[in-house]
Amino acid sequence: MIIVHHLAASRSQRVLWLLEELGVPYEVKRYERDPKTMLAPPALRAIHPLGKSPIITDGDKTIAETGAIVEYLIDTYGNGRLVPAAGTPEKLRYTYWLHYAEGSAMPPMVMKLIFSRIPKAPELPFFIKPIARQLFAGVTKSFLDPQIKAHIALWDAELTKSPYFAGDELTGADILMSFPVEAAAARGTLTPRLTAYLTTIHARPAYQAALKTGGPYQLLTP
Ligand SMILES: N[C@@H](CCC(=O)N[C@@H](CS)C(=O)NCC(=O)O)C(=O)O
Repeated sequence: MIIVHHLAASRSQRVLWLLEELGVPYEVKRYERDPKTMLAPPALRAIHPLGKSPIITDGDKTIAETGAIVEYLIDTYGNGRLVPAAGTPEKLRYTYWLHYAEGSAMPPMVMKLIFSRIPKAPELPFFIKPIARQLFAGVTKSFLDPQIKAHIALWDAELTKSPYFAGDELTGADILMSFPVEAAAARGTLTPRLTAYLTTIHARPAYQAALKTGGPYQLLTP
């Protein structure tokens, strides 16, 4: 039985969605975030040294990193589903978006989230807080926001070519990309095309079933 080590309201939700799409039985082990730091509990480090979610175990295998988990599950249980045929242009798009989601799209969004929390940190002396706030505002305006805007424009442009990130059908690339698109939606920065895309994927029965097994899914925002 596959066990998904699932951190509440996190990237891990995508793995539950994929397993529902594949119809593979799984068990969810749910971990709650520390209410102050929002970090994962130490118990996750017993499963994988970094202690970040998602992690799955499948028999004697332990697999971390969403992209690696998605590739493993589709290769092992997909029977050709959710991946374009080898050697096609769609397969290349699939590979690109599968790696891009965590490799390029998420870093500026995570950076913005972390920077936004620094000025509010209780351990920061009160006289530093205005400086920290100014620093955050400066970095956000000159660097992070333009980067995030360029990423969102790239996603939007891709969806003018086809309804999904790697062609006419839903693939693992959409499952990876759902999280950056949802994170941008939670920050209110989506285009109408991306909003319509989210509505389409959210309406899938497998997505809805995964929400039931994963529990409340409210993303952190800056
Ligand atoms: N690139 C990794 C990121 C893993 C990651 O940062 N997971 C977050 C969940 S959204 C986490 O575990 N955060 C809690 C922590 O860092 O303690 C992946 O996609 O698996």
